[in-house]
Amino acid sequence: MAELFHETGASGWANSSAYWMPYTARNGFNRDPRMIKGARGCYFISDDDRQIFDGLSGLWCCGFGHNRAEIAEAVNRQLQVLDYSPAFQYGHPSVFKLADRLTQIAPASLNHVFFTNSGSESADTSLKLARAYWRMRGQPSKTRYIGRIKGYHGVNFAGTSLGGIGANRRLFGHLADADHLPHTLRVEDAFTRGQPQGGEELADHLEQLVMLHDASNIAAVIVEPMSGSAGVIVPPSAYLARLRALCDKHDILLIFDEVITGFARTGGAFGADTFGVIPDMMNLAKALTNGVIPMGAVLTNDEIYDAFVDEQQPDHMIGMPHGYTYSGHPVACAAALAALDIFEQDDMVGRAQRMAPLLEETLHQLKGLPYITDIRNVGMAGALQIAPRDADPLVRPYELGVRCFAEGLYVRWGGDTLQFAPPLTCTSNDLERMGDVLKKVFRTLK
Ligand code: PXG
Repeated sequence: MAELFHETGASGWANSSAYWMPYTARNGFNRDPRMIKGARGCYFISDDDRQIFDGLSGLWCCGFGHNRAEIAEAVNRQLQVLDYSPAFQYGHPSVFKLADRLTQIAPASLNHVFFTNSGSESADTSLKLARAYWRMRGQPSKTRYIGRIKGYHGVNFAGTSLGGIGANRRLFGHLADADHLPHTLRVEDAFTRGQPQGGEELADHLEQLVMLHDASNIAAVIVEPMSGSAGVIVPPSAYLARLRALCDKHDILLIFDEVITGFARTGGAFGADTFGVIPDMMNLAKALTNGVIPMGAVLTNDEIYDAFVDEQQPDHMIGMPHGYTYSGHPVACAAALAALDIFEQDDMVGRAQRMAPLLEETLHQLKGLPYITDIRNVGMAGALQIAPRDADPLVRPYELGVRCFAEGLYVRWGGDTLQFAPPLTCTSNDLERMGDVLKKVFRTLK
């Protein structure tokens, strides 16, 4: 069977239902399969040998470009030395080295790293740590979590509960003790370049949730510094600082989900740097290994770490009963260390800052084309918001995304938006070409 598919190419594969595709509209895919067989630099190679510009760095993860030889070599070397090492009760050199290097580039107070395998596991881990922290501190009633409408924290129980994109939640019911802040997308900010102003009042909504639930029952607030999956919703300038102040006032932990915003996507090393607010915990994944090997991480401050790791504890006692078989997997560590070398040696922060104005111009020059109701951007991330057709907000973004692929551009469609996060290594020519494709597909859209 496999051989038959191999011979029949993309359409043969696509009609097999053996593979249950994640987050995929299967009928549309079957009708028009989008198969990728290779990648190099900022481009994918399609099944029919076309060069496709990677307008979203894979799924926001391959920011340093594809098939980096340095990462491939590091992975290969590691595989020949230590393919796996037990994560519990034993250590290996790469995982200590990686944690050390991550804490060096992270905001100053985030000194400890708990490794996971994905952004979804980072969400679960940080939220479990928050509850356990309050229990260790003698406040066991602090169990409730606050997320934000339009937020995305992956698809495990915690992320599904704390996320705020309705379509991701509707089949699953209530999975955790969660409530939500309002989102930060304001109609009056439409077509703002970079960060809109103000926004304290949006954070102030936390006061109402505290009034409702009481701070003695709230463990943590989790937000993306910039909402990625909901279509690059950039925080207004005063919003995150106000949220930080209110969390401090009410003794609530603040978790930044930096799975997308980490590693220079928004222009600073992390969203915390770009927006100047430091959380108590920071979730990472995706670009941590440049997307090459699955890996995630939760960084915490001393206060949280010290609640679990105490010199007075007897030798056999485990402070935090949590971890994954593949936490700090040696091969993922090798990929991450090589990706960090690239991040530093190729000055990805500087690169993102230099390219950001070009991406901003590429997207904002589209203002006035039919059906574009908002254009948003920060750093090397951006989104176009698209008007619904016949009250269906999803159909035009889908059609646009499919047509872009046919024209040599991979973009992400999600909800009523098209999303952009090209590799930080892209050139002005790449972005110009992306702009030309977008103009072409919008001009012929119904
Ligand atoms: N947090 C955030 C902020 C994310 O963006 C996750 C957690 C979950 O990560 P994992 O590794 O478990 O998938 C994510 C993932 C998109 C898109 O097109 C975004 C994600 C994944 C797939 C597509 O916006 N984000």
